[in-house]
Amino acid sequence: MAFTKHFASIPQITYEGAESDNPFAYKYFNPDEKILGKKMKDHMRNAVCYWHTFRGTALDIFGPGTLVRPWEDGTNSQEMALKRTEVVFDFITKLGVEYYCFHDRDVAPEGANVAETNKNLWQVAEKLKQLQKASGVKLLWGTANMFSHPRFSQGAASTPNADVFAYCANSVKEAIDVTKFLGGENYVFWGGREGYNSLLNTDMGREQAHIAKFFQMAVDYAKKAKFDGQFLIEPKACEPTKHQYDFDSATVLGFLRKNGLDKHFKLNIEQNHATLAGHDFNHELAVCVADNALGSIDSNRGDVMNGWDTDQFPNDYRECAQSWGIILKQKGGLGTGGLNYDAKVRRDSYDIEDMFYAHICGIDTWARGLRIAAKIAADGELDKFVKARYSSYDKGIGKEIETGKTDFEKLQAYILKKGEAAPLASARQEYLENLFNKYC
Ligand code: XLS
Ligand code: NI
Ligand code: NI
Repeated sequence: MAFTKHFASIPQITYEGAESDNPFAYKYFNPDEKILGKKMKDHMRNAVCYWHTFRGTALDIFGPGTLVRPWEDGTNSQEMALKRTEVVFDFITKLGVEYYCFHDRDVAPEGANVAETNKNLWQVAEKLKQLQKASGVKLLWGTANMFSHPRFSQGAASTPNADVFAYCANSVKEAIDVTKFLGGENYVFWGGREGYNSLLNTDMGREQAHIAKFFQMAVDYAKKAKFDGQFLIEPKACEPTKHQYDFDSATVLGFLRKNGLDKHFKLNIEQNHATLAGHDFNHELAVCVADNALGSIDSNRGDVMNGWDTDQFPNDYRECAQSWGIILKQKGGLGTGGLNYDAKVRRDSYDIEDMFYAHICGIDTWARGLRIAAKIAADGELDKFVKARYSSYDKGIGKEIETGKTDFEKLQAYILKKGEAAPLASARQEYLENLFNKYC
């Protein structure tokens, strides 16, 4: 069943297996196939992102957008916003994906004043609700765009202007309400303009304290509004501001703890943001999993040859295989989170076919990675190696260290008696890299 005719020429995307030559088919993603005791679709919880896929025009700083979509009338009107929703749901259902994500401003334009802006959002939300009901598509997360409009140019919650702070309170309150109304399972905070460009004009301590206050108010409001979705913070090191306060996972987790907010938030990790912070994507996942704080993933990739947020669709299934090894160490895996393809087609990929190829590639990359991770888990060699590497803590003095039964004086007496530490075993990185290759 389609709401519009825009994708009539594209076949329904289904699983055909690795031998298929059909570019409009999944080669690795078989939604209902069970891997490690759970359906692939339930491990992955794939989501289409509204902004890149339906609001992106592929403009860059050297030229305007190149993507002329047949359903767009060239305006950012409320009428167009309402019409567009049907195309979005046709795309999601044709892909066989179950979730989507949006910012308030992706789905509805601003009005002449705050009240009108809120009204626009709710009118579209009613329409989205009908479409969700008719299609079975669900909302993975909602969020508020507090970075595009010039009023946010000096920050959202970190703004030096208290009226802008109040404006943001309205945006997040409405976005939480709309997310709840649509059964959204999470709510994301990405602080696009929460950072600074120059210390000459910035009171950093005050700005960070304001962000903490804002998060606390959001927590309090969610409780009042009975929104029980998971709050997520999405770290990013830089871009658009020179230095962003939510630099990386470790920074965000420390900030949350300092402000007594850690119980209320998990993290939404984006591949390309990890590399902007000088980390591997998998490093960021591991930091979260070590803290039981991995909430969801914004999946994309950068380009190794340049250092900005190119937001390309993921294609490195070896990296994703390792990611699953980390994700599955957290109880319940991604839990209420999922894989949101926060990625855009290239400026010269003009056709609607390209929208499909891009998503098929991203979803298959993660699915292939999951299959490899299952082989690694079934074989057990890697886990066994890591366990053995720390086995000196399973008994004797190591166990006393882990269980808090010793102290510096006792440890000194122990090592004085021994005279020297036991020899180290090789860390065997190259051996393990060989082993990893075997599964891929
Ligand atoms: C931008 C971010 C943004 C968030 C949602 O770099 O990835 O798209 O995911 O505000
Ligand atoms: Ni991003
Ligand atoms: Ni993102």
